[in-house]
Amino acid sequence: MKSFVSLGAVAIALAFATPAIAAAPTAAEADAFVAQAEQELKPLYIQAGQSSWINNTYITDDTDAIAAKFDADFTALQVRLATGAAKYNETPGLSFDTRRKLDLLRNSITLASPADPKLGDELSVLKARLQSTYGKGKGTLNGKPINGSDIEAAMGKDRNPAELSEMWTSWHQNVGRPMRADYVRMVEIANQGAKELGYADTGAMWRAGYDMTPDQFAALTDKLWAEVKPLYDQLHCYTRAKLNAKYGDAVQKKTGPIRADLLGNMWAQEWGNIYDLVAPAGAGDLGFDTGELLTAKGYDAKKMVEGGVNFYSSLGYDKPPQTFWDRSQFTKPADREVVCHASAWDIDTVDDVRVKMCIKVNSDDFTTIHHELGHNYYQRAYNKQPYLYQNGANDGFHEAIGDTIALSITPQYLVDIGLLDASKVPSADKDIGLLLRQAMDKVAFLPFGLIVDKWRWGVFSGQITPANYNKGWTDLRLQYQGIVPPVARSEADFDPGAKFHVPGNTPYTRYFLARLLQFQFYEAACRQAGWKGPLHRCSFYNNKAVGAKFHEMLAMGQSKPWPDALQAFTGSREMSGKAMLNYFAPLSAWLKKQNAGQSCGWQS
Ligand code: X8Z
Ligand code: ZN
Repeated sequence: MKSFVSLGAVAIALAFATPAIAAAPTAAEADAFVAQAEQELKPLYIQAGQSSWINNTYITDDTDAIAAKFDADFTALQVRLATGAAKYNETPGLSFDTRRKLDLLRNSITLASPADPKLGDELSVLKARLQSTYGKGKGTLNGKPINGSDIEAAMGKDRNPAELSEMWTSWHQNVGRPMRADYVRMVEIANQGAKELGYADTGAMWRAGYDMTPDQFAALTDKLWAEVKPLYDQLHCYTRAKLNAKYGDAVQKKTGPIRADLLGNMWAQEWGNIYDLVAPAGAGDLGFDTGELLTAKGYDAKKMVEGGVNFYSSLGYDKPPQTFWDRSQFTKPADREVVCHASAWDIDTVDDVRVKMCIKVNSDDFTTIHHELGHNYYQRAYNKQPYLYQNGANDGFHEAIGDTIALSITPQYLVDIGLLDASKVPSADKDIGLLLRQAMDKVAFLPFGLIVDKWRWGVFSGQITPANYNKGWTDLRLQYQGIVPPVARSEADFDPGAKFHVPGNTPYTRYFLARLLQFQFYEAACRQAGWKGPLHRCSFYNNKAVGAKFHEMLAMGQSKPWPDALQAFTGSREMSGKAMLNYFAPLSAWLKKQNAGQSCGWQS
């Protein structure tokens, strides 16, 4: 496989070896090419963003077509420039920035269109249709249609196994299944595009964006997973026992995998919604529920966003411009189809940042608001960088910023902002409960964060063929998460399509990285703040010094390899699970005690 990193040394060696290289383009030509590329990309990026925004917030056949058209134009330009960039692979004497930007031109495309414009157009139409199919998707509850954001919330609250199974099954049937043929075709075209750019396949292209080779990156994710897997296994074992106690053997056996629809989330990716079922006896009642506090204080969607903004302001960050408030979508419009899955946008590469959500007044969405705002603050922090550097140090950083802030939503912070009465702050004997509540979201997510792309990497490489799409998915869910679907599956199903990021073509390993990185950032922030208590009680709300140092890392954007950015804030150059394990250390010891005598694990 071709490596796109450190080509400089190879180029110099070749320059000495073969006189023909003298005809290779010069470093000055490379500088000019990169400058021209940045100029050309920006207006088409803006057009594609505007049309995609309209499509996402008003799904019709027409907006699908318009979004597809501008996406095709932008992607064609990206591919033309990526191809052009390869011509400078052997140019000696490139500056650091030009070398880096040439690499970024090659590896920042999600789905590359082939040179044949007909295929490029077809690819963009497929992409728009897949995403809109997801946006319009509905499941059923008691036979009645229920939309995506409502079914997500209902899966969190419902404790009736028959209803949970109905919601899970109908969603996978109505949303995933119809996408299969489009997805197969999309993979074919996108792989052709990736190969034309010199990559083995689209998955290898995705793995090329981490300042190391694709193979090194795959190995790094496996290494990180091995670090945290023992903690996941403990949580799985403990949760399974509690579900068995609640539902009985007929619904959830004492051994083996967990039934996927019982975990409080459509994809069994975060389990915090069933905290009430797993809370430690006696000490489990935390005495408050963030969603209830928000409701009691009369919060609506906008006020929740203002609450999030207030945190960032307390770190010393500029408030979002008025256009943020005017142009964002906070709630689901009643009169049209939209993509409800939360996202953050940077329309003009300067100040026109927005979030798009269908906010409900609950704890999940309060956290998600902080997550999305993290993207917007990152975008504004790096808006003085040149176009090609306007991105996260790697995509895991982009996903980790807002989550780092959200880790600071401690009970004491809720008191500070007037949501919780000071007398209600849980005492130290509730620490295990607080940690368990957090682990149900943070730790439970880890294997899911890994398998979405393990599946796609397999699909793109051809290791998982269309004849095995669903089996490949179900097998990974069993192997890594230890979960099984509530009903039998077949190859008529396309369960991966029932998860937003698959039809949305958003690479997913970023969220796995972010789960670990956010604890590294948080631990560093709390150290900088001089926090002395248990780590999970630390909030760096109002800490301008921490805010300023964090901002320095954000402002770097993608201008340096990510280890430099990580070092700037944490002092370390390695992504690692250690900070997360540190945070959960007391819980880990406690879980081991609870699980003593159980036969943990499952056969896959
Ligand atoms: O998709 C998201 C964000 C938008 S970037 C809401 N997340 C992943 C998901 O929902 O599956 C955040 C956590 C993981
Ligand atoms: Zn995000």
